[in-house]
Amino acid sequence: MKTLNTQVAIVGAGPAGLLLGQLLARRGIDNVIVERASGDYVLGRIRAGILEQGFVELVREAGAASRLDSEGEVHEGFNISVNGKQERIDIARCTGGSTVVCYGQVEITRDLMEARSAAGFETFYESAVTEIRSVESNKPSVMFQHEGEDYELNCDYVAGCDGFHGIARQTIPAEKRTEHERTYPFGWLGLLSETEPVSHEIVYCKSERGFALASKRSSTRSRYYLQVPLAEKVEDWSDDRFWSELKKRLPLACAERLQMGPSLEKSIAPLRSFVCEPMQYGNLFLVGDAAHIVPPTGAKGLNLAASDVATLYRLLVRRYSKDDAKCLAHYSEIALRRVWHGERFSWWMTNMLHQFGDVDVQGMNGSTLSRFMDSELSYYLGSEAGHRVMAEQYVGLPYEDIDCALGAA
Ligand code: RFL
Ligand code: PHB
Repeated sequence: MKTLNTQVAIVGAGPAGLLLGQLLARRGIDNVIVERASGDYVLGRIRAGILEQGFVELVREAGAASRLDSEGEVHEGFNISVNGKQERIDIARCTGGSTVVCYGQVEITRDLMEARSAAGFETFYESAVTEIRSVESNKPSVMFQHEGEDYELNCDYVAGCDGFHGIARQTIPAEKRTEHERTYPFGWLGLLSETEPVSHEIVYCKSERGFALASKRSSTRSRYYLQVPLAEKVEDWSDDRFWSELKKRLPLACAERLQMGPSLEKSIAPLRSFVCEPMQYGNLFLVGDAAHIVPPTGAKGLNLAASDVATLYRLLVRRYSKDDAKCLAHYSEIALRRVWHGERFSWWMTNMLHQFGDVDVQGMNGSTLSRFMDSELSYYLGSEAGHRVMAEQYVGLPYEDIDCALGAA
């Protein structure tokens, strides 16, 4: 058994773990990341594309934003199409100048990986954490295997950045946590292709055939999604079938511009709303998807992971610079306030834009829910105040000031 020591042990090298590690490194707080998969595998997961301003600023603070700043596309609006009629939400005008940035999660992950290796901080890839020990004590440890050898990583704190299926959340005894969950009777089938996008800005499409999303990664790379029944298998979706269904759900002007090409990636993701409360136990802190999941309709998952990182990072800096260990007790309550806003927004957008068919949902028949949601969507799209409500949440609610939050606690 090899023994290592650090201040903060980070489980998982997804965007949350890498961003936290890099921010702490810049403030001289030692940390080690342990990741189950290989670096290439992590980079192969095509996921988020839309970043809030708070996220972008955090990546700048981590010293990893040079490519994001030069290659990320600033979007001042997004579109919602309802049965072919398209409405633009001018997020910059509605919010006094806030915008979002279109830049893939894969690229951010790559930038953070490079920044970490340049800083010389340790990451163990292909090393699954098998146990997180003694988090109720001042000497927690993280157990893992690397290249056939057993390791014990001793630390002051453990950051569980290991996603929804990780080990960190399970380390909190079941009777000490409450899990809130809502599943949806459909998933998103995503396709990435080297084709010119149908629109400069993202288009969320509600149609009688189901929801579709037209997004992008660059001016030559498109990312599209289709709402599909949960039972659907990706093998049943040839590229031709995907393109033909997408064309039927897009507004006419987009459908006419649609360029079809071979898929570079195609996968189905189930949709889920999930929150674990509290997000901490002893000296273990849950960050990002390890603590909460949102359906992707509001583009909030990665952005909520970033706001958790911001909160934990600022508390850890205060802990070490002011020798204030007590402040960490407030991590969960501060993080959860923003998480629940993101959960509500994502759930609301999902309800308004998808078709629920005939299954019972939220205590009513899906077609009844659809009527309520059609009315809700047309009300919000038809009013300036409605546009502002959507825009304000799409660009992301402000991060709490930690000193104020602690002062009020
Ligand atoms: P991740 O990315 O899942 O990383 C967790 C890492 O932990 C590792 N791990 C372990 N390592 C060591 N030992 C163990 N025992 C371990 N168990 C697990 C895993 O291998 C993995 O590398 O979580 P993180 O860092 O919290 O990041 C969260 C984001 O990935 C996620 O919220 C977003 O991708 C969600 N999301 C979107 N978010 C946005 O903000 N904007 C978007 O536009 C957006 N679009 C999306 C999305 C997610 C999607 N899917 C596939 C669910 C679109 C889609 C289709
Ligand atoms: C994406 O580009 O992958 C994307 C964009 C917006 C969303 C979800 C996913 O709401």
